[in-house]
Amino acid sequence: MNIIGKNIALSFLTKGIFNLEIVMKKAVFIIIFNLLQMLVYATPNASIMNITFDKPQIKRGAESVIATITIKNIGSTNGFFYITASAQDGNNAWHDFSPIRKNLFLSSGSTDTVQLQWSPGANVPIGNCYFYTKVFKDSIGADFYTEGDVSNAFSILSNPFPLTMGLLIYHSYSSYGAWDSKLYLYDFSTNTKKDLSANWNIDHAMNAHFSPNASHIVFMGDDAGLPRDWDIYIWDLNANHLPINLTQGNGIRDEDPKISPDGSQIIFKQNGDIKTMALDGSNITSITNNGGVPEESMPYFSSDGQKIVYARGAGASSDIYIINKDGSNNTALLSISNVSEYYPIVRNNSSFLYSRWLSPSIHHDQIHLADFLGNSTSLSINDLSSNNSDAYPVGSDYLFFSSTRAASSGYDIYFGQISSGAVWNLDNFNINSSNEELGACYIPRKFSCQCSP
Ligand SMILES: [Ca+2]
Ligand SMILES: [Ca+2]
Ligand SMILES: [Ca+2]
Ligand SMILES: [Ca+2]
Repeated sequence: MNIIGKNIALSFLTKGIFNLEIVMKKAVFIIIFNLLQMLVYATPNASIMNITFDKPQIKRGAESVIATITIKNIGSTNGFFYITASAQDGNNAWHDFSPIRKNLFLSSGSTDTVQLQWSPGANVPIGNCYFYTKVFKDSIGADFYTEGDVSNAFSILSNPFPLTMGLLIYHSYSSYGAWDSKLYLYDFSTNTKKDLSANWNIDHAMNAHFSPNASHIVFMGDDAGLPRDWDIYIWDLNANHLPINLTQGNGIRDEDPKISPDGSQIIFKQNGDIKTMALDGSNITSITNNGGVPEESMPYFSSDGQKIVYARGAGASSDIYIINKDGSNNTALLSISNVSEYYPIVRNNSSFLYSRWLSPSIHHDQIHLADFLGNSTSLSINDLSSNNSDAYPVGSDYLFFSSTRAASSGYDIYFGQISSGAVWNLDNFNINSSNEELGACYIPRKFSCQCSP
């Protein structure tokens, strides 16, 4: 082999080794790169699935709010997460929830919740708060996975909504003639709302009333579509079936149902008369029996179940009457000429709420508290320049009612305190809308409704 041949052979040899080195370096590089990639991706990773609060309104200096944050480990390995939360008040000041940093261990793919709490001091400004939460990778807060926020998360009040439990049922329609009323159930212990009538195939469901143990509601409505004649329905809150139409196919108007204090009977209006029937629709018995002249409406049992208060006549001629259950002793309780008096709801054995015009010339409805001797007082929760009606008592000092005082949203439901005149607008409860919200009925009971269908 000559020199040139040797050099060429050597060159091939070194090039081969060199090429091998490149290949090996490349392989090592790829292995290291892949390992690094695995290290980067084989970590926990967080996604915030949900943020809820135990109450929408907090009394500053007296109450706490608990935020429940649901976190999912969307990474490929198990790990710890470190969660912080804070609220920004109406003056843009920040307030930490406690604990300052709460840890949570999640296996890959699993979901769990943490709860953090804040007690707004007496100096926190009244108004809505913004909520912000962050899920950190480490206990010192150096790096984070994700963050979440809620605008208008809750509001700070000096006089917050008094109820923390119980069920409110009410209806909402665009207009009485639109046949689009829906029944809603609001649970104040969970702050959740259900459209009860969504799948009922009943048009214009309204004016619902709880049985004494909240096992049933009765309401008026009409089987979907024509003909329209109004019927009375009963629905078992704990049964998994549709409401039962108790007056189906009778071709006459059945309205204004209420359940008796012992839960055994329904009192209602049929073609302008007051009648009772059993919960299965049997045994219809007349209490008045003169047809539509005068028209008797809106019956409500006295607390002992032996008498009925109701509205007699319509419009300007409507008065409040009381009658024995056997139809005897039909007596005017409140009968101002040219003042509509209607919608009596018995509160206890000595008093009831009702609505009436302010005066013969001013037809703004006002809510009154009356006794069974005919004494009547306008409540200080009334707004003199709007309509206030559909009162429903809550204990001895509170009531739900509807009012048009917020001019842009028709009737809305409010909560009021009789002794102080305080009124709560329920803005944080997602109850009111641009529709007419009316017909409130409340029962102080925890939610047990399956509400399906
Ligand atoms: Ca009917
Ligand atoms: Ca009649
Ligand atoms: Ca009258
Ligand atoms: Ca409204």
